[in-house]
Amino acid sequence: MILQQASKRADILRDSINQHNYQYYVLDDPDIPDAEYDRLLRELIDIETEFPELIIPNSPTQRVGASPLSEFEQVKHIMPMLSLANAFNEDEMKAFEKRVNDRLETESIIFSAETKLDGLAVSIIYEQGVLRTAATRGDGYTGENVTHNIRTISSIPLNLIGDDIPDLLEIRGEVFMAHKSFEELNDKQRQKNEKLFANPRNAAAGSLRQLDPKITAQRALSFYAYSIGEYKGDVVFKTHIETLDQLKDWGVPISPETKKMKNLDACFDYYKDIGERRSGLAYEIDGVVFKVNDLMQQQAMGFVSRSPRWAIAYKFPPVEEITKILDIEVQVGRTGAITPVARLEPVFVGGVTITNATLHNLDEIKRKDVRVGDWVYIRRAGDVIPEVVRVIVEKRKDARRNEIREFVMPSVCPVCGSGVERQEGEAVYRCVGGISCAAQNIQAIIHFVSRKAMNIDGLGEKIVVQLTETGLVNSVDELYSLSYEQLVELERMGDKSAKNLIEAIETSKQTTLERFIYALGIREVGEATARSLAQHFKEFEPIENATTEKLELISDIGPIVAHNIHSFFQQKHNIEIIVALKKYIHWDKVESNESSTLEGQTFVITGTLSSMGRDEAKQKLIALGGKVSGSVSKKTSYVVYGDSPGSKYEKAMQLGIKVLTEEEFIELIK
Ligand code: 5U1
Repeated sequence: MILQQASKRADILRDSINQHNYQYYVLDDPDIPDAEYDRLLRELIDIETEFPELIIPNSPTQRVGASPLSEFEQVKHIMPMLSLANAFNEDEMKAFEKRVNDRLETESIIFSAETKLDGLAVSIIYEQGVLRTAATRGDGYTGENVTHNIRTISSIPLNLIGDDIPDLLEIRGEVFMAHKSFEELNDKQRQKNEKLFANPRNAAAGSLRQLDPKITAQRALSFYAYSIGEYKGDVVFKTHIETLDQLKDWGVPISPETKKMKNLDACFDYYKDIGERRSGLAYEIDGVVFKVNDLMQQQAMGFVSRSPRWAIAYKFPPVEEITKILDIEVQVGRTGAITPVARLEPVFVGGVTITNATLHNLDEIKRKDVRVGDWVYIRRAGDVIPEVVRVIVEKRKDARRNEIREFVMPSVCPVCGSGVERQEGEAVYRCVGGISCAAQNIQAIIHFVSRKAMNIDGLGEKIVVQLTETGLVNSVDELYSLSYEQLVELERMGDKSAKNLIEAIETSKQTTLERFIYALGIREVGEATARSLAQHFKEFEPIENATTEKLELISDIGPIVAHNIHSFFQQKHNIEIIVALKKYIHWDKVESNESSTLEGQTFVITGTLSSMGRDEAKQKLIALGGKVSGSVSKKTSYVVYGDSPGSKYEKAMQLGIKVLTEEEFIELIK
């Protein structure tokens, strides 16, 4: 491709990627599959790699370009970033409405309503539609320049799109972390034995206040705009909602819960509705915000101290509460993991009475120094299992003698009496009883029938417990010999439920190989790994017989998971159950997913390959969805080495990156 053609194509790709971003992040309505989006981005990267002179700072490929800062620069806000006055009950809301009516000498006001996100406020400035700078709120007058990090947030446009782009636009809004991303981040922190973030707000703040944008880029941050600051443009805004709608048209995400309220009663209904849906929202909110919708009226009302008179945050009751730990017991999970659980003096948190909170594992208990008899803060975030946030150590001095006691991990399983052990490098203790342990067996059956596994509808925990306690089902294969007559005899099982259950069991017999593998409940084999195994081996028998070396050739399988799979198939009782299951269960032929089997994997090739040239190897990897890079970094998935490998091989060894011989490489791409 010549430069001129490349330049044209790069422009088309950038526009198209920006448009797809808008569909995805702003309209929440993706218009192309992820793989197609990745293909466009990859094509643009390739062009920019070949013609570096075509790279522009706001290309979608340049989100993580900046190198780490040594410190944050201070930024003075041209217009101060205000805070909101709060209301905690209906009377305070009524008083707010009265103040508004009195000042504006009216009797009815239209309000806007939005959710109040629990993140951190930022200001983002666009000049001629191009993102120039971004700063944290700081003390409202001076914040920190976080432009390099804001650029890494995929939902924030680097260029505004649409018509009438203003000369200058300052957007204000909240950067936050969705619950799912927060949990994933803390899981990673836990695996690395690093400090956990106390809540999504701290995680968002900690992620945005990073000197190295590469770290921020790895943290899934989101953003919703809630107002504008400085503005020079042709579009004239009359109301707050019109302003937000225009931001949306320019490609800026706003809360999907934004609504117009015709009076205070509508505001109360909105508060109640959001409160009821709060635990199901993807992100943490701590209230809702009402603003006078008419901007002229806002202006007429002005400010008091540092808050506008025209807006109020109606807060929800806190989701953190204080209570006492009555006892610490343990629960045995499907894989034998023994999880300590705090039994609490019942406490009302965020609309629900909580009596238990997870303590995760012994390390967590020690780190937080949680003891029986302690007073603690309990948090309930969305529908996540409640957890102990921290101990109020000062209260220990008020305890009765011997009331405060340290937790001791039991040396035998409280359910089956088998031994309890902790494997090297693992935080959890496990019961070694396997499915001879009733607790593990019940959990294994629950997992086997679950939606993403064999999908046997109508087989909840209570029925599974009954089935095992009555001896009707001792292992999962025995589900398939249950009869209607046996089921209908169970407590609270009606004629229709029994018939439906028999039918669901029957339907589950025809499944897919990946579901079947997932259903077996091999430790650390989730849906994605089950899918990779099915895709790679296509049949069940080669998986059963695979060596750990063979298993490790699969992209997302490391030595631990390979060991887990291998040793699962070495257990006699597992094989017996599989043999029994195979009499009933059939799966469809595995469809090949050739083009994306190496999706997300980055390869580096070093040395001379005997069976093909480097270019050929590169083409093969790309055709399978992989990426090929010229240098080894932590992000490299594999280094393929041939004869006389260079320093890249050594670097891979230093970084602990998987290296593949030519033979292993051929096996992988086969
Ligand atoms: N949703 C929303 N959050 N929030 C926070 N709107 C909103 N408005 C704010 C703040 C600090 O300030 C206004 C004064 C623009």
